[in-house]
Amino acid sequence: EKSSGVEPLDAVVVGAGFAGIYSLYRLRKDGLSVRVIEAADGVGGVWYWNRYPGARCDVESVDYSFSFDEDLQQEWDWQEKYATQPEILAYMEHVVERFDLAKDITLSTRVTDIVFDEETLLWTVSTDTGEQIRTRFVVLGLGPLSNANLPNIPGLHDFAGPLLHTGQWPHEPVDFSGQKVGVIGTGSSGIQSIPEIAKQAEKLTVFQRTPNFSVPAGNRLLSDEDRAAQKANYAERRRLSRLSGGGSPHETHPKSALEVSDDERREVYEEWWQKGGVLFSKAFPDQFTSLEANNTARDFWVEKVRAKIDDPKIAELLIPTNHPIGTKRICTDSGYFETFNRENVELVNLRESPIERIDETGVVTADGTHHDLDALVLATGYDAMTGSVAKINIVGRGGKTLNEEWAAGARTYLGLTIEGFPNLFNLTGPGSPSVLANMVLHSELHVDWVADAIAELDATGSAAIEPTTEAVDGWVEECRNRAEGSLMIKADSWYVGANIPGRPRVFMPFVGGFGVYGDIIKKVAADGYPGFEITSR
Ligand code: NA7
Repeated sequence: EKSSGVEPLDAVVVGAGFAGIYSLYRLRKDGLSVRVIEAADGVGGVWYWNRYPGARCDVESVDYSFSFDEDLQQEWDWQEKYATQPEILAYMEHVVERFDLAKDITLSTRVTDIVFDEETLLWTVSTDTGEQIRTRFVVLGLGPLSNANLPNIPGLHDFAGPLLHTGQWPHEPVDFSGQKVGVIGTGSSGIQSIPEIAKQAEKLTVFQRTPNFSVPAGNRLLSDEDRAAQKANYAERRRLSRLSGGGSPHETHPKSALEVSDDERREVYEEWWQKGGVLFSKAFPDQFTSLEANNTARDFWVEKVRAKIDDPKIAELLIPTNHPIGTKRICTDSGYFETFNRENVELVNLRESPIERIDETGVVTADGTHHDLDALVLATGYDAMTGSVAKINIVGRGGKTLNEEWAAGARTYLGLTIEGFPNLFNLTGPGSPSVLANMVLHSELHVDWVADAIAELDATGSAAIEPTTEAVDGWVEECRNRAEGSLMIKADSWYVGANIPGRPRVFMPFVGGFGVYGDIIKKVAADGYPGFEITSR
């Protein structure tokens, strides 16, 4: 072992996305020795990889940014209301440089194993470059939407042209000019990239299995006045965001969608439509609990979208019928539905005629049609929430692996800690509201909780923290009860792992809201960590 004789580190952080970057900043500030290990050749996490045309965030740039440093938020100038991938990546690189973080980040290195030693209470983190690092704490910042899902379609790898997954996009811009391009998948990534690819390609064929709800982003350039107003009001924006359901400063209408008059309901929906994107699913408080209320939003949406599409037959195919609006993450677009009015765009309905196979020159559907393609884009999503964690061999107490522990579905306490895996913290994963919230503020919430817990252990001469069986059972139950009270459980979404064949169907996120969740985990800390077993040194 290379590191024998070397003092163990205080913490190893896996991943240099938003969660990993802030983990390093905060833990180092607390005086700990920290190293971040990142598989990519640069920092940024999903914003390093998702370079597909049209990639941008569906949370406003002013909100989707770190709040931990007032000077940072006052100095940085966002260019657009919804930042593009290059702008977000530039921001993250700026943060790394500004706080001198790079010296503790090891790039181009993949963590392969994380193994606990019950005698020393230390973890050994092994990498694909042959390093073994001993550490007291492990912080997983792997991202809930980072492990690309390649569909299991016969012949996929026989395709002779470029085969591109949106979440593993090449660095060199891809030029589709003069090409016949296929896109499989109509989730957020498909809906963002399809309008851009259609503008460039000679012909675009969209393979749609399930239509999705999407609302215009209403993106625009920010003016100096916009920025000044945002910055002057930053403290209040952040305060409201931390109280809110989704981590941005918006509150629903106070009344039920069913209590107000038709006119008032229309006005409210119009106002939230104008706010843009995902917020449309949050206009009324009961949109996620009452199907009747949800249907009023759906009706408004259908009317708006039908008006954008020239061919009524195409419109019928693009309107979702099998899930309530918002129960799969609502998509945010810039001209998605209008794209199907273009002459060079064809919509293939996979429900009617599924993909049978892929060959060297294209996609063959069940009706016998060969769709000729020069390039194929897979906007097929992710093995969400547990996929990236599952790729690492994580071995806890008693030689039990995390994959064994989670075989029937992820089990956590507070969406952060796992029984049998002391001193290991899984950020923004199952049991937390991460994927339903502003991921940047959510990362800060998690990292601050972890850093406070470590500080508490050190201050009290303690060596390890691990949740009890009862606490984990209780949290799993709490998450299940909350999900069952919500319409979200009704959709075959990646929230329940429905997109990955063979996955146990378990609703993974905490649906009680970002503000409520923050209060719960902060109270556990303030009350002296009930639900945890703390081992003294
Ligand atoms: P999503 O939302 O999981 O979308 C993936 C899409 O790919 C979806 O339309 C799937 O259809 C489709 N898909 C997946 N596998 C196949 C196969 N085998 N054949 C045909 N179609 C397939 O991923 P995104 O990357 O768009 O977005 C992920 C999140 O990232 C997003 O919510 C944001 O929060 C950020 P299906 O619906 O399963 O029928």
